[in-house]
Amino acid sequence: MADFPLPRPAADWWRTAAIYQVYVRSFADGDGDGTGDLAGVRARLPYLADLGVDALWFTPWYLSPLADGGYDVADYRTIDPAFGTLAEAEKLIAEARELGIRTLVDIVPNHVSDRHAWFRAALAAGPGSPERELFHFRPGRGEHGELPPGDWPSQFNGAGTWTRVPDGEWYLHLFTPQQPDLNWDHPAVRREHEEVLRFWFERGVAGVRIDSAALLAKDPALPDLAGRSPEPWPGETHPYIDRDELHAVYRSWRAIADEYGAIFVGEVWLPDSERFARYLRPDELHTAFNFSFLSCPWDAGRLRTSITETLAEHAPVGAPATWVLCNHDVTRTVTRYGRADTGFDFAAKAFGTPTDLELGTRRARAAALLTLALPGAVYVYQGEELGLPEADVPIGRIQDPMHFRSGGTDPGRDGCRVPLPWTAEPWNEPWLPQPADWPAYAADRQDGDPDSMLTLYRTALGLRRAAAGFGGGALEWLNAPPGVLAFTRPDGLLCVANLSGGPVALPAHTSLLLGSSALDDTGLLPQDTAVWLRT
Ligand code: TEU
Repeated sequence: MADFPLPRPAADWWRTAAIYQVYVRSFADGDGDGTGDLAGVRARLPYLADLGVDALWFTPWYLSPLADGGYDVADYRTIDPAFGTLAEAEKLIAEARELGIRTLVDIVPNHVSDRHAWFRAALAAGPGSPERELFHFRPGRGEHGELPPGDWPSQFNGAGTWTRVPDGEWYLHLFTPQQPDLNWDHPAVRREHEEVLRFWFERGVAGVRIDSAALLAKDPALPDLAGRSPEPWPGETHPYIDRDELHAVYRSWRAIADEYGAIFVGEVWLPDSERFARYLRPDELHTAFNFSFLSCPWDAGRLRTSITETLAEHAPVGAPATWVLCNHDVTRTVTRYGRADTGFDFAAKAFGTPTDLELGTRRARAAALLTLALPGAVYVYQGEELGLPEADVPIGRIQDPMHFRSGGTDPGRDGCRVPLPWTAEPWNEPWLPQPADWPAYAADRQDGDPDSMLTLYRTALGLRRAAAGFGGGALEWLNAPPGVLAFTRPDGLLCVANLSGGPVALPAHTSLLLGSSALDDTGLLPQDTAVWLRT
């Protein structure tokens, strides 16, 4: 692929990149069938270039029965026909690059779809066959094998991780039954993923997001938890989370990525920072998502601790931190910050949680400036730049398996996956309904409005890219009143975020670059406001 001029030095663009997450099904609908597609993305590339992002991360766009929104991949070498064709994906990658935007794809190594050729062959071949060795098939327990072979709970709301097939054997799936787990002790599983990586790197992809990156390796005995926690076990080896064998897999992947100058971002949810950092050693993954920051409540002390710990845990391995406020799995930021509990916790999701959207939006604006001033890479989830709230998807329209597997108590993740409002006109029969008040959030309405979220993101991303002091380099905390976060970056850049109960005075500065809200009449920084200053 031709080397088009790109706005950042090629070798280390990922250390400070702003990466935009595209959930294709809900981004833009090119053919008017109510499902987002590649044609829609291609048509909106100028919007993304204008927004000022360095790369796009596409959630899975491969052939999939969509039992889990595409995280059930039936074929990595085919684009789902609902989205387009492989030729179109290649065009999209090339067109984005011409605009200075790189492309990341999503690989889901823990499992495949139950419609994947491998799983269908395994079902057909029967017990004891080599085809079944690519998965975790086991006989059941009990007199007639009628009981599941193990006691691991699902990552998705209760329910088990074993499903029985007609010949009596059971197979393991950490997520839904439509997502059988692969056996990573099998050389063919490793080989196939290495080939899939090459397949996409050959098509000009600049990086890969690795789904559930700490879950693939399993203790071959698949031992019961027997009452022990399904969460990581500090200081001890867990049967399926964060096992040491994983690092050899990622070292082999890194060698392939290095041939193409491509990068990885791992989805690694681990509480132990030392264990987390092991994935980021120089010969493993380049980056991993920072879920401690994403889950953190709107509280100055907690945020400061999270930022400090994040930077400290990345330093020894020389990897840049990543900063994420939301993604396709979690409650949208303006909604989360408008609630009594401003942190994120899968277990706490419920219907009907009271929300003050005006407050949440004000805080989300401040959080955007705080986040974009931190050293490292940032991720923006589609619609975040429009300030979209979590949508209340009517019960009969919810599609997310997390909802069904909770027995209907968990609203699931569809509320953050509703199609984007580009204009006041809703999509034609959108796959998830757009709330009646969403025309107010439409991109074309926000365009040019100095007070809109879109203008804030455009301005902030533009400054972050062009002005001195952003990106890599040191962060130093300044003494600040309780509830206020203040830190300096290189070149006299200063970020102050006021999470206290009232207005505060700004530290000495020569100019104000950008504010999430206006200063008050006396020049004080109001509550739930952040500013970028130059000293
Ligand atoms: O999510 C993984 C994920 O969020 C869980 O492992 C999480 O730790 C757990 O649910 C907490 O209880 C990824 C994708 O982002 C998600 O959309 C997919 O549904 C999932 O993997 C399965 O592929």
